[in-house]
Amino acid sequence: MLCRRTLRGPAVKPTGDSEMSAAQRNLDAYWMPFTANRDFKKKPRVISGASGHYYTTEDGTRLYDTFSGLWTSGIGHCHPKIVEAVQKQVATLDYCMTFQVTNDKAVALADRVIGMAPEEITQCFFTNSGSESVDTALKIALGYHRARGEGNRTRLIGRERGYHGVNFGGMSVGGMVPNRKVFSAALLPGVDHIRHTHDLEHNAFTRGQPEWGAHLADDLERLCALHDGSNIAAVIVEPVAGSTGVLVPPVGYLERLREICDKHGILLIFDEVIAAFGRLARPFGAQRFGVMPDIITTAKGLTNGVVPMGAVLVRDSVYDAFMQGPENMIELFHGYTYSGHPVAAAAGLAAMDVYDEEGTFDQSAALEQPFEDLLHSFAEHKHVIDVRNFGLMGAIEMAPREGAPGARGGEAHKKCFWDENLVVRNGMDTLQFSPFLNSDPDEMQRSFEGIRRVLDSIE
Ligand code: PXG
Ligand code: PLP
Repeated sequence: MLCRRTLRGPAVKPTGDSEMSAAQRNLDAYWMPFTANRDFKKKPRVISGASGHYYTTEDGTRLYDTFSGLWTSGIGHCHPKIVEAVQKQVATLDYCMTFQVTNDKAVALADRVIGMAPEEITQCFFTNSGSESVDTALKIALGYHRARGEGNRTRLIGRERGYHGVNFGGMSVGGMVPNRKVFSAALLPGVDHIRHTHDLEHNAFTRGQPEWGAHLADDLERLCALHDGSNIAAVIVEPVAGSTGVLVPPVGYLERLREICDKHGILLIFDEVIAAFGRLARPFGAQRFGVMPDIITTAKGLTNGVVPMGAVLVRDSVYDAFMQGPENMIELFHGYTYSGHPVAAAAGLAAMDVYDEEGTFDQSAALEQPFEDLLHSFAEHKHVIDVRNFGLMGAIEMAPREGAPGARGGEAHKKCFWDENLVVRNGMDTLQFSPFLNSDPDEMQRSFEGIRRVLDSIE
């Protein structure tokens, strides 16, 4: 079969030469994720290096990263401890399957992560991403009920405006409309959603958790009445919704969800792909909120984003339910080629060392107040309709431009990059912030000064 590239001739043939500069490089072959490809390729923003809190471009420009990667890199880029651990591991044991044999680093990391988790959480299953963690957690939930003779519990409940990755399971329980729209026919059956907690009328410009809205958790009772609670396997929520614009749970909301799950025998899954490993000043969001889920999904901060890796952390009672059949039989038919990859696990172990040695979670706690104050200094800005924050997660929501939703946010992102040497993240007209857990407060302040100049300059 002739491919388009051949038909179009060598002018657009990728050279494969990684030493070329962005200006020379042909971007045609590169289909970018979650990006407006044609718009991007008109004026590409290509990063080629990083150190600490800064990225560098090929022409040597330094850019301050206001998003710590993609919520990933809390202790900064190219942390020397992680670099060293990865370099050593890749030259010692590059790969080893973890089906029927395993590697020392995966074993050590599981033990380390469980040591930081709430007491009842005793098991760690490795994946390669947040999306895989979510699909793994949903499968564990279904397997758990079936193992206990409650195979009728097949329904999965997510929440509007939830983000649980892009695989079929996570997309189905997720509540981000553009992610679901095109794939609507192939979403999992038997999934329903509780309403989200975002309400500007009651909660605009709240610092931390809103006082209003615990009752929104009662929407789960509505679904239990509709489907019968005995048919529901699990409810999955992000403790603080991240990707859809930092939606903070009202005081008492998560507690109420837990109560309703207990009442109906439903597993509660906290998707902590963003929340875990210090973003909320604790190893896990569950500890910050004092609410115990049955399953926690993680990724991102597990390795500080250095090597892709995720993990699903499971309560002892859930694991025990699987451990009932003949001992020589596989209890959970599930796993990835790269589950527990030794290089990823080595990065994870080094990240955990840094979190301990540098007191990362305490650093994160100390930054909460200055971060909150900087964010809320935008409350009076002409474009801003809400500011919200919890832990080191924050958002500034701007009003959409008449007839052009997302345009203002997109323009702010580009202007920050080109005019202020700042990498900022926008979801439509909401700017999201994920500062480094070990940010320098002065640098953080300067970054917000740049953002203010940009917001002042756009229509
Ligand atoms: N669950 C949650 C809560 C997430 O935040 C995923 C699952 C999926 O993880 P992977 O590793 O498969 O991407 C995520 C990922 C944003 C943004 O702009 C956030 C994510 C992904 C893309 C964009 O906030 N989080
Ligand atoms: N497709 C094929 C043909 C495979 O052989 C495998 C794994 O062996 C997969 C997909 C799944 O890949 P992974 O385990 O990396 O998720």
